[in-house]
Amino acid sequence: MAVQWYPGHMTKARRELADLMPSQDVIIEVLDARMPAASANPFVAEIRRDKPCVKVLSKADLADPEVTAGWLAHFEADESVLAIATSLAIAGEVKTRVPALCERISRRTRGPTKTTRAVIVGIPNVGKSTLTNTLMGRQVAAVSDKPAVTKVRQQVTLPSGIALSDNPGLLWPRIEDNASTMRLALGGAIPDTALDYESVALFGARFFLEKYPALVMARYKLKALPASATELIEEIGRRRGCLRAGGVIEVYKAASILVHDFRSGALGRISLERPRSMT
Ligand SMILES: Nc1nc2c(ncn2[C@@H]2O[C@H](COP(=O)(O)OP(=O)(O)OP(=O)(O)O)[C@@H](O)[C@H]2O)c(=O)[nH]1
Ligand SMILES: [Mg+2]
Repeated sequence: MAVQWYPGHMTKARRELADLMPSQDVIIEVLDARMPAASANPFVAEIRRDKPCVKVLSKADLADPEVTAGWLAHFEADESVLAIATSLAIAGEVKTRVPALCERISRRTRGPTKTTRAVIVGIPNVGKSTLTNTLMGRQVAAVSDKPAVTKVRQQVTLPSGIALSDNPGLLWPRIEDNASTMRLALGGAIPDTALDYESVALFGARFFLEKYPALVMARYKLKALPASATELIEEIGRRRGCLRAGGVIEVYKAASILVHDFRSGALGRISLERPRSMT
């Protein structure tokens, strides 16, 4: 499944970000804790080079905590990176720790002089505006569970004095057909209208059955583990009454239940990928 979804504002945002980069002291790269590799935009690495970077692993409340700890260690092996796992539940801690990390990492290269300038970047729907609001301690940026809500850059000054900008989410002009696309789609970075729901759900079902069978059994109250991804989706359809006349299972509906149970955390805390040291 190759995805072609590249709204016009992203082209402009990409150019603006590249122009902005030389004046910035720190990049705050927001990654999805459930898929820190798939959610890393190669364009960010390209424009960042070795500029100090704070990697914020958002939505850690939805990810497997052990795997998230592995990712933090993985990222911090890089001298120019500090990493933190965040979630809405620990907003108070995030509000003080993220600015402190920005100051710490930028001073390594800059000395403790003028205002620190930081830029928040990341893929759509990963939680950049949520982070901006948390850091500000009030709602300054619009937040939604749909991707591509922020369309223009927004500049704010944090209570700590850091000059910060929230930016539109960026994806690649063309996302090739691979596991990363499936992960991004499963997590909600690509609008549901731009993808083949059923293949995304099948990808998820296969992964959940293999890596998190106990969570699948518990969520759908199964006595035995389904033998395949297709069987799991059919079983969800039967149990949740996704049936057409004649008892035919509405696969699309059952697929959407599985995807939404993953996105909301109802299925449990799941990480879709692990750092190399943990595989
Ligand atoms: N469970 C959970 N949900 C979160 C967290 N952070 C953000 N979200 C949710 O993720 C969705 C997207 O958040 P936004 O802050 O709008 O994401 P964004 O990166 O600004 O998205 P764009 O502006 O579209 O690029 C919203 O529904 C948030 O409530 C978190 O730590 N945990
Ligand atoms: Mg936003």
